[in-house]
Amino acid sequence: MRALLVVDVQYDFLPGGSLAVPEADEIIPAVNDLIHHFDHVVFTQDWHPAGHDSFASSHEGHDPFDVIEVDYGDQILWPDHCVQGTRGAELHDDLDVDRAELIIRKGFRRDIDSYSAFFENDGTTPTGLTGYLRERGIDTLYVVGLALDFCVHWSAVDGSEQGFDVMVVEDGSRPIDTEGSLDEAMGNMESSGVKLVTAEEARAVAAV
Ligand code: VGL
Ligand code: ZN
Repeated sequence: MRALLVVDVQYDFLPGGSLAVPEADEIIPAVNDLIHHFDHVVFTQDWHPAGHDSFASSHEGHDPFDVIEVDYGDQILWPDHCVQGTRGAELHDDLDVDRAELIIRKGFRRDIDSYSAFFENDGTTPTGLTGYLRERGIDTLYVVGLALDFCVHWSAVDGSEQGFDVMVVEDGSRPIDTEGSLDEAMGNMESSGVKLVTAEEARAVAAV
């Protein structure tokens, strides 16, 4: 059984947002089309408390995109984004969120960032998504959303490692592409067995 995973399509990641992903608005029609074609749809929502440790503003003397060392390894410092309850944290109004069977919120612990829909960045704190999908009998995931080289990438890699068949819909996603992050993401996804498909291919499969 297949599900569509719609990752972090929130205003702060769209043009005009605080961590805008270039051309992110271009994916909205394709994402919505897939939302309407899949029988099962799960969303994720980046959901940080104000003053989150992943924000550059929480670290004196640091700027956005600086990298610092934390307990669980390197942490890129981001502009403040997706703060709980703000407009920037809302899922894009044009998305048919009514079709969501589950919305996973992540990054709500002040001291851990969470890119993946499955595990926080310490690599061990689960979000519960694996159990949810297994109990529902879902074994195949099509992943769209933002950003291709961060939350889409880590969700896809972790999903694959959790035993799901994972397809990333390349034209349903856009990267931030900072310091080689896109090349690294593409390499990691390939070596984890994640496949790349087009929205058209995903739509054809969903209709079967
Ligand atoms: C994301 C950076 C920080 C993402 C979330 O959704 O890809 N990137 N928080
Ligand atoms: Zn975030």
